[in-house]
Amino acid sequence: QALFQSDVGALLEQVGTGKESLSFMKRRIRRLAAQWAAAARRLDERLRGGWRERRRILVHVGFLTEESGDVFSPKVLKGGPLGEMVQWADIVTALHVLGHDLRISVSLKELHGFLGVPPGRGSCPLTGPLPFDLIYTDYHGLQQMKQHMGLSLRKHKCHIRVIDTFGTEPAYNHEEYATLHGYRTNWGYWNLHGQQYMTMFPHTPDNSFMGFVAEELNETERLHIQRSKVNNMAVVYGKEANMWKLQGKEKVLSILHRYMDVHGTVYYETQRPPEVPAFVKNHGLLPQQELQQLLRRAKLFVGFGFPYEGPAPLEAIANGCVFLQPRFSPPRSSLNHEFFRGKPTSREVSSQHPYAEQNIGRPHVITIDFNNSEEFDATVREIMKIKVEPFLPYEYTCEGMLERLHAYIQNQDFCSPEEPFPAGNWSWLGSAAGPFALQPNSSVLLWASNASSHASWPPLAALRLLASLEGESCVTACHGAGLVCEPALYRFINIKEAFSALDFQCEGLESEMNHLLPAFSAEHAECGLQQDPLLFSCAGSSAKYQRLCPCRDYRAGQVALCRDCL
Ligand code: U2F
Repeated sequence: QALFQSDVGALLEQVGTGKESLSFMKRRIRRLAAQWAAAARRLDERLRGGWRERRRILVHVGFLTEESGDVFSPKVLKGGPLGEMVQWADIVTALHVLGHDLRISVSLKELHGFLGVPPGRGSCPLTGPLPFDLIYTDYHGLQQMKQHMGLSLRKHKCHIRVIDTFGTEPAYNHEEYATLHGYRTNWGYWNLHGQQYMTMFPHTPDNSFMGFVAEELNETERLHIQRSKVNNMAVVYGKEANMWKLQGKEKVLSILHRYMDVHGTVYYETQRPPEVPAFVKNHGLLPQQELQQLLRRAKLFVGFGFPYEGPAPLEAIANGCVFLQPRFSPPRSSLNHEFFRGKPTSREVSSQHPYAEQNIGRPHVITIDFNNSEEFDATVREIMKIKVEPFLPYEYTCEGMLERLHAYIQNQDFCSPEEPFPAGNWSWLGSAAGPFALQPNSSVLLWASNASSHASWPPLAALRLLASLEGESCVTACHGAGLVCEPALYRFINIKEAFSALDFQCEGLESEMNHLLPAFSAEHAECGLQQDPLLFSCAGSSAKYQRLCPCRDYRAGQVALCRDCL
């Protein structure tokens, strides 16, 4: 039985010493300890009586190992990426607080020790049983495990979870398919289950959403913020000078400066970086705690387009700032933009922070064309006038992260063989009118009449079958109906009955390896089933196909979980 534990002393010892990145993580763990403890009490209360299995968990942070070059640690105090460190600090804290039996490794030596591989015989396969139920690692760690566990990795890989900032879509993950269809990238094609990849934001339902947390405010702090907000104070997002290199930056900054005092937290050694104009009050890179204090006074947090999809905008919004950011038109992706090139996703990034844009929005987040000076000018003036409350989506609170991780640990299972769902066990409940129907004919509720569905998580009862429009992905089709695509439920709709339930008349029925299937192709009235479950994918669209989409509901503020998922 896993018991909640709120004392982080033992965790701090486990995190170790000797690197700036580890010190950063420990400072964060200490600073947020009380917030985690309060969240644990609340969740414990809510889950009262429920049995939680205590798991043996290994966390191997590959990108921090010397063997992978550890490029991040030396940059911790120089404005380099901290987002990953924030996330790993929160992951180990959440696992610890949930009461699991945790080991943390940041070197190959420790990895070998924990896996029981004798030193010096690193490439020998692990022969005995895996001494862990779950291994959280990253792409670097995965590569290291492949090198040092050899063949046995294949045997044990269902226990692995890969922390993957921007996400990996099934088409890129499937080795044979990626090779044949041009989806191979340097990150690899590991043939994992798509939901074994865990992202920093809920980028794509094909992966699991891991996330991180931001600071929460108590009532006193809220009141204090209300009183101390300075309407004409702006902080520019970007701790490295090269993040200030936005094209047309001078214009934008001069408009901003016309109305507001502009602050920055840009790292510098001795002199002001030339990218940062003299009128900017540069505080230098601040410790996280001091950044929070600065954000509490500021009214506006303004992004110049980079870094993409980091934690800082959530922190700003949580401290009552408006986040103003540039829209990307056309959207940036691995197909058209250097930063995303070679990343295993086709996802289109519509602004500096699409999560903030789409999941939070006005009044907390305003996304505009930064090349339009009039619009920028008017928006800054508007921001100075509006009153905005601090806001943090539940999924980014400690309780939200604990709840989600708890649900994954207790329910996600990639080790048991998945029975293909037997056709013929379906009975009609007819067209489900109501909130799920996009178009009257394309929404039906299918219901399994036998018990073989009980093992499913999310539960089969959450399934709503929809057909996408031609050229539309299942991500979009489900979203349009106020639902979310759920890849774990694909196996239930990869049957011929699903086509007739949607009124598709199949002239032919083929089974193929294609990440867009199951789908209906109108041209020849062809119905296509998916041959390989690893290719079930919510992402992806083609003008040729109307895709079959397994949608489900989700909890307010917790998109990763369906209403009956806990
Ligand atoms: C993202 O990485 P970054 O580290 O660049 O993301 P940010 O949003 O800038 O912030 C990370 C943390 O840095 C902290 C702040 C955030 O939690 O509290 N910080 C600070 O301590 N002192 C300061 O003066 C300013 C900020 C993203 F997270 C990565 O996954 C990407 O690789 C990267 C590139 O897109 O962007």
